[in-house]
Amino acid sequence: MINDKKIFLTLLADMLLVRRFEELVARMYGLRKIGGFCHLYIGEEAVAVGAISSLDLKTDYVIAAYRDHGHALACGMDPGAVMAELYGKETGCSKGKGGSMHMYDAGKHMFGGNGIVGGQIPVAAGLAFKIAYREEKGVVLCFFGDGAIHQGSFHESVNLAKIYNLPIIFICENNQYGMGTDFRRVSAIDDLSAMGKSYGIDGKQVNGMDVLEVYSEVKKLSDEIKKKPGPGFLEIKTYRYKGHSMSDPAKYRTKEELAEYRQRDPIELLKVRMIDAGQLDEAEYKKMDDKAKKISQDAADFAESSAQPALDEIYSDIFA
Ligand SMILES: Cc1ncc(C[n+]2csc(CCOP(=O)(O)OP(=O)(O)O)c2C)c(N)n1
Ligand SMILES: [Mg+2]
Repeated sequence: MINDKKIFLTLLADMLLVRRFEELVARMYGLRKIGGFCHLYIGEEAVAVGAISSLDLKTDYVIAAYRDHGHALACGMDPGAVMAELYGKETGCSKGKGGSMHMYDAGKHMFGGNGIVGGQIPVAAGLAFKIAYREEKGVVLCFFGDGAIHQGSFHESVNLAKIYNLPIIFICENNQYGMGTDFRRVSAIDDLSAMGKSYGIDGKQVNGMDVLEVYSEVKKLSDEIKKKPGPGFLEIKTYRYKGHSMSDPAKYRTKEELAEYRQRDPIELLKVRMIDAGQLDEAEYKKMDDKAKKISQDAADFAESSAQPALDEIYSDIFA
């Protein structure tokens, strides 16, 4: 496991930003500043932040599903452009036409934001094929959910990744639910890390509430893949505190279950660990928290003051 205060502080600041940003998103959704589908990542921050912080985004790539605000921010996307996208404004990263599910920034190597369950997995294999074909150094992190793992697109992509030895890490973010369905009800096996086995890919389970474990495991695997290209597989166990989307009251789970996960909150865990090690005090933590709140509020102010996309832009950047 890593033991580097500088990295710890970055991980804590990045998780705090995702948390405070999304709390503000939830409030702005309530005020109808944001509309349409919106899936919050609150509780799952350690997965995107831990995994993506361990990469070198000059050469590596990220691709995610629709629960993508955390991945976008962890890739260093401008919070203003992310919030403006949520508001449907022309200054948004997808010019206000994509919304919550389509955070995208090719310059930051963040390839979405994809609304079709499992749709991003073959695209990720294509990105990894590009890296291999051009003999580049990078690795692709492909995030998808416990619901997506049973899609044909997953199975076809892992098979291709193995036969071409593509530099890709398949990351199943197992937050225990696909919409309102417990993953155990729709999966023939409970240990999803075994899902790559029949394609010759060993997998590992990682505690997704512990950002240091996520960081270390992804870093180890990506370093290995950069030396010897080939696919890797991680099942990162996590939990979403909120409903599937803004319209879901999450009645399919118990209060006790939610409370149990909140006890293992990823931000609290790292904070306490750092305080115990004398690497942080409450005042410093509050300063970091205030900064995350300010960045989020500035992003909302930017979105608010931005213009709606012009009507004559309606057909531009649309694939037809
Ligand atoms: C191909 C397809 N089928 C169904 C849906 C509807 N749908 C949206 S989210 C979702 C659940 C996916 O769950 P999971 O992959 O575990 O991701 P999570 O929402 O938990 O992050 C479903 C079935 C969709 N968007 N695309
Ligand atoms: Mg899920």
